[in-house]
Amino acid sequence: MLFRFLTSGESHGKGLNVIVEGMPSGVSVDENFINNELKRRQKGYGRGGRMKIETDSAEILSGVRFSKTIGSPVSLFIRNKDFENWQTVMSSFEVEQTEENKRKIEEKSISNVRPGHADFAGALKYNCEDVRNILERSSARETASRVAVGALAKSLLKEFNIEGVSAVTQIGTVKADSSLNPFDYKDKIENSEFHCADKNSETAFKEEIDSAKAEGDTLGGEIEVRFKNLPVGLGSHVQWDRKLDAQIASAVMSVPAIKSVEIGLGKEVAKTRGSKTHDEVFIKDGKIFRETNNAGGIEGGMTNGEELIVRASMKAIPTMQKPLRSVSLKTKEEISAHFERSDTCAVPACAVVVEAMVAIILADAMCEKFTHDNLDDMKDCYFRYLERINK
Ligand code: EPS
Repeated sequence: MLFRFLTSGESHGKGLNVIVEGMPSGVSVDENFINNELKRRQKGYGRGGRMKIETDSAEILSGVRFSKTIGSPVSLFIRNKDFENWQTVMSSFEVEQTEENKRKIEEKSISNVRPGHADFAGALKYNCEDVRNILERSSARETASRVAVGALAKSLLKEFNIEGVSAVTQIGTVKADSSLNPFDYKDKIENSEFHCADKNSETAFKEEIDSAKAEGDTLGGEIEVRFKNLPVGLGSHVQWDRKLDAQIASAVMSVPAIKSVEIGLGKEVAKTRGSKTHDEVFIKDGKIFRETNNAGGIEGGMTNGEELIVRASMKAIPTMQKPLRSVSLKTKEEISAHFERSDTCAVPACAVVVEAMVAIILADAMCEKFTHDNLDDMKDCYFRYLERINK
């Protein structure tokens, strides 16, 4: 990857760090835009107590001067307000062995693994007596960093008029009207507690979440992400790891709790005949166009100029108020899984994270196709290319 990033930070540690490399110089960076993206991730009906504590904002530590990128790595820091309550438990160094400190640490140490989370495999693999060492990093809190990187990626894409949107299309068993194009409902989605285009499904979404919460249960759902104004030819057919759909699937699958990724018609392709699957190509007044978009904007691992359509399924959160049966790794006895606090449903937040991950892959593909040292050269390259392919 040319546009790449690494994150660090524990859920109840001092904060989250990100280093983003490969951002061309000369791109405008607006702190308010980044912070608004972070705010979008914090919203949604069914979130838990943590979101009441945090008001995420990113401090830019490097790579930006006078509101423009300078080509060096951009580093960001998102402070965890909750760290205040965890200073002893999450201390980087040994703490004084007072009775109070010992009690605090003991209270927060965990040996009973949550089915569905990283706890079990993580504790064995990393040789941790306290499962908290795994929980802290595998927490979905890490996704705040990705949304900050996504905001940088979007700032670059904006320079090329490339625009994205995300929407929740299902929560639990309740499905929204999937025929609505989220681009036509952008404001509605942003103002919806469910991050959803279909107003009619909101009452049923609310009931579904309320009933799960009342039963100490959790919910997953489905998300749709679209991007438009993409040039033809991002990605490549020539090598497996350069196929854009493969890169998108990998990036989206890396989001915590995502269990399936689809592009365009997705798994419906299995039962659909070729004549109804492939998007016929027409030409009028010298302009090439399609009347359908079952491919979801990607053919042969490359963008074909149509809207990119990605769908992802999120599993129900494994941190449950009514815990599942599990085992203590310490005593080797059967015991309920760990619960501290959790969201009942984080599908709206997850939509914002998936949108960010797709933006990052697209920014990388733009850097690869059109060079990425500085925005002026990139734009020169881009417009010359458009002229050649006559689009
Ligand atoms: C989250 C932060 C976490 C959880 C949630 C999402 O904070 P805390 O553990 O302090 O409540 O609210 O993560 C999970 C439930 C999980 O299982 O990972 C966030 O910032 O999105």
